[in-house]
Amino acid sequence: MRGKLIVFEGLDRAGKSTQCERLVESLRSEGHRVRHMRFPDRSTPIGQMINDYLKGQSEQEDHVIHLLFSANRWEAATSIRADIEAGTTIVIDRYYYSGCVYSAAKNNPILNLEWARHPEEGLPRPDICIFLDISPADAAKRGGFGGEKYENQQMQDRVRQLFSQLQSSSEKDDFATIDAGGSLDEVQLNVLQVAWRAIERVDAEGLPLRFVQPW
Ligand code: DGP
Repeated sequence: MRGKLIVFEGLDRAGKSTQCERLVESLRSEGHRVRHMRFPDRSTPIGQMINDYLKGQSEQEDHVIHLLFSANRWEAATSIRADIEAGTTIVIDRYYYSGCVYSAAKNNPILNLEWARHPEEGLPRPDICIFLDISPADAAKRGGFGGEKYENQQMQDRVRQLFSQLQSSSEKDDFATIDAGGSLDEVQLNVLQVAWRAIERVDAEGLPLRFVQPW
């Protein structure tokens, strides 16, 4: 059986990293082979350029940084595909949905959601995207915003709005929204149920790995 592609998305401080780790541990303890990834992957040369930008150490034109984020996913695409075909499940902290909404949230009139999605076409398509939903105000209560580029209230408000727009233009089965305001254990239980359902569906229907299609 092929591996599954499971993605976590949400605002900064929604709890993605913790829930990602917990899901990886649960799946491994059930005997799944699991690779844990996150984007941006700051360890590559492209990822280092992204890191400098996010930390305010360099400036990039909006389209340029957008394409760097996308290139950072494309540089991993072949290995994601190979692992899934070889039976390894991949759990990713942020993927191309963040790619679309964070760039479109800048309200640059020549970089809308549709433009932002184009470079992502052809990437391995998640079997499920688990969206951890939290209001920007509640996210900010979790220790305040950090110091990186997009961590401010105005940007997070727009990002949340765009996530919801993106979700309504995607196929119903692609997304599962989970209230991230509950306790870690409550959220984890919901995450596990969603992940199991997605895994069972792929296996039961023998679904092949799909790729991001044009809108
Ligand atoms: P993280 O390492 O998950 O905290 O992500 C760093 C920041 O970068 C976060 O504010 C979300 C944003 N981000 C993640 N992926 C993308 C992307 O593909 N494009 C843009 N513009 N921003 C992204």
